[in-house]
Amino acid sequence: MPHDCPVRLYSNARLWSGQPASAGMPATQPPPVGAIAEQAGRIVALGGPEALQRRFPDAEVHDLDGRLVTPGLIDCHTHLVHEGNRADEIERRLAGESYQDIARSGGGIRATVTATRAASTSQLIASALPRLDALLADGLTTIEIKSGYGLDLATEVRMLQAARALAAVRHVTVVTSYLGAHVLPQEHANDATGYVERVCADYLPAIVAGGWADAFDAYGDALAFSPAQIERMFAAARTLGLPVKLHADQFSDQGGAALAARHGALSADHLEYTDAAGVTALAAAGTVAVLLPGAFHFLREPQRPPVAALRAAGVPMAVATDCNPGTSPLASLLVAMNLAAIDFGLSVEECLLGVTSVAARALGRQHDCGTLGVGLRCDLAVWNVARPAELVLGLGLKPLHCRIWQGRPEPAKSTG
Ligand code: DI6
Ligand code: FE
Repeated sequence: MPHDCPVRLYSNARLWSGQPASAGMPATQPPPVGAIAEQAGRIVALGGPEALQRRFPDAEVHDLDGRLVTPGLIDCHTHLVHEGNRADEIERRLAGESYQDIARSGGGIRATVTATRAASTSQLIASALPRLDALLADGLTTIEIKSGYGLDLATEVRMLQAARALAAVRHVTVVTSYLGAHVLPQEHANDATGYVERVCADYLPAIVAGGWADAFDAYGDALAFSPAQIERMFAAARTLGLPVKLHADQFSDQGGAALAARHGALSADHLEYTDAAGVTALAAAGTVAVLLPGAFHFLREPQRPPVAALRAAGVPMAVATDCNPGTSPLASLLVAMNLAAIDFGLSVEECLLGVTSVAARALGRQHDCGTLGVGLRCDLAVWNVARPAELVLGLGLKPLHCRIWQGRPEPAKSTG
């Protein structure tokens, strides 16, 4: 680190570190007051305000007035980049049609594929920006963005390029996943084997060669890909050095959690129908369970993920928005946390860990972000509350004071 790089001191802040049982405090208590020293975008020291002021006498001091500071929030599962919206489908579901019936009649993921294929990179960036800004306004500093609405190589690459380009126009870290196995594209409707071979032999090598993706994702479902097809694509991805993750067991138990675990997946996501064997497999593999309460909510899903079993087995649980136009048009991690607490029964602390340190682990970035620790990125969310529980147990209250991304403060638009 350059010696002459200035130090910023974020002082007089109540620090919630993103570690389990943070300082042994219940989330309804304000954490103790402390300070964070930042240099060149990284946290260089944590401690008492006076001690750090003595250690860094020339630092630029930002007095946070006793506000709560958490690690910047991490959304580890989104489909932020896509074109068009499917409000019409949600209206049809309100009138009684099922998600599956709408998909079989030409709607669903394929409707968004048609719109996305017709969009340029700059159109994709422009339509994603309001969704990204909504997430930023709730304290986000890192986001995972999937492709999967192109399903031909050119459009998948365009989606991944658009996702990466968002990091050039906003202060945010973008992590990308190639969701080549979302559904069968129309042109391969009766040729699943041909499409899977294409993904393995052509698309994956091209995406890896271009460096466009940080992971490979697949959708395991009766309407999407079978376990055997996913096995084949996961093997190809891993041979190319790409970590894998899976949309698993959302509508039925397909053995998705165990499949993900067998491949050492970073995460298995959804899990509404995962059985006891799947939970055990996740625990043994150290695969993160990503809970997506927005999709559960919008689909009026009758079955909850096995939260008590995941907790008992010690499976780390992340919480994400699944921001997508069909099953989860949700662009707020604060709302996702509230739904995870109220509808899934997560504790306040589990919700907060789920959008910080556990979300970082779901992206393989736990050594870079997600906790307040020396050497990690200085990505922070500063809140106009003192108690962590207030971030989870309200809706629409807009508690963000400012975001700090790689050490740089950026005030929230509405509160200043
Ligand atoms: N994530 C997905 O990728 C699918 N469901 C989910 O929760 C499909 C999203 C869509 O309908 O566009
Ligand atoms: Fe998804």
